[in-house]
Amino acid sequence: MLTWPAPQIPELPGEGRPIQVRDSSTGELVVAAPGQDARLYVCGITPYDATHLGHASTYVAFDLLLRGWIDEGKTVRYASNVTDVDDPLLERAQATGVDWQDLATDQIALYREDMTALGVIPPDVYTGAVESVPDVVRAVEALVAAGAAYRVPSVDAGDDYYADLSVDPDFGRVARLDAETMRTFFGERGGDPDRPGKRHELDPLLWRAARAGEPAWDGGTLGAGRPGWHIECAVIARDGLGLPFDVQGGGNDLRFPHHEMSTSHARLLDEGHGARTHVHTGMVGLHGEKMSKSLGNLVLVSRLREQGVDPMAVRLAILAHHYAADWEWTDTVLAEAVARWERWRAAVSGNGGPAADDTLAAIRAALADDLDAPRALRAVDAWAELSLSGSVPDAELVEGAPGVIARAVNALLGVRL
Ligand code: 5CA
Ligand code: ZN
Repeated sequence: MLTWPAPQIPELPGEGRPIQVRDSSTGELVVAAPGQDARLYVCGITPYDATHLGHASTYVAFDLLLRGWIDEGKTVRYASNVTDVDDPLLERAQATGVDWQDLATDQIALYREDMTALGVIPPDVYTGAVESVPDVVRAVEALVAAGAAYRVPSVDAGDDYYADLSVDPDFGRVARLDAETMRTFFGERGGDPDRPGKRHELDPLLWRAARAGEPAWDGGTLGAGRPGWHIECAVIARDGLGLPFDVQGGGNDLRFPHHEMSTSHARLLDEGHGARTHVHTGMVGLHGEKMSKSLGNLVLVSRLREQGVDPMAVRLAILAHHYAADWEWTDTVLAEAVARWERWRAAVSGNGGPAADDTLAAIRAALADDLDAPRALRAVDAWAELSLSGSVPDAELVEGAPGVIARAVNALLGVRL
């Protein structure tokens, strides 16, 4: 699948620090990538109602991680997917009388434009669910052969295939939830706990047999059908990054069941290996509720762009919140970001300015400490205030310092001034 143009990342003086993130499985701070290679998988969009501020916030968060790794001098590999066939997409296409493929194509194009405007680093490996079908089929066949998957006959079609969670002793270690919460989330988030014939109510769908009116692909020994959601990400991450990889990311609505299940599938496909660390972002809300396609309470990045809002101000509005926190999008949040962006631009416009070294070190330290963007923003605010105040004696102004700040803000925070 085509990605989008990569932003230019300026060189910076000095060296980055090892980036630590909070592993949402354990609550511990851990070094995000202990080796020289740093490998990230972030769950991509299901292409409708793209790109709302919740999506943008999640992708900007992981973009900071990539920027931190690049600053550390790591060899970075980033993979992501597009869930370009799944129930919610098909349901939306049906409800609006649009061909599901046209809907997906248009929304992926819009998403690419939004990511380009926001200066988000594109994935090195970008794979659609449809593109991954042959690999998913082989993976499900392998799970069947290993006794980790089974058939469930359907009344209206051929056999569906489900993962047998009982063969995975580590199931549950990603989200660490009690049985009742798991069942509730599974039912609310795309699962089918009441499907007759399953061995366990939480067993997730791997392959759905072709139904009348639904798209289907050749499934080899599985019969025609389409992939389940979690196996799609397990296979795309495995093939794009190899197993194990460093960080699996997404919004915290994906912790369970999606990341629990996809990690379980990956482990069973590759001798116990999955993602080393799970990182989850908080939810962006609007008017007191999670911004979501199902509620329709959306602020779209493209709509803001149409209204003339600079995407860098949108990016600053996102960065003013720690990635792990839930937060609300409001007009005030946007107005404050626009004001900050203008202040920063004014502050870097001169040739000489207050010394930049401590500010650069403070930005790096903030990012290394669980991607603390709000703290990094405060460090730049302090420098900008000093620069604009005119209180630094001429003899102490450093030539080129505003340029260092502008490059640091661009390279580390992705904000072009
Ligand atoms: N295609 C699947 C993942 S494989 C999916 O969840 N797609 S999505 O379009 O619904 O969401 C894309 C990403 O945005 C996910 O990481 C999701 O957790 C995140 N996301 C969705 N809504 C919000 C929100 N309100 N705030 C923050 N992140 C959100
Ligand atoms: Zn996913």
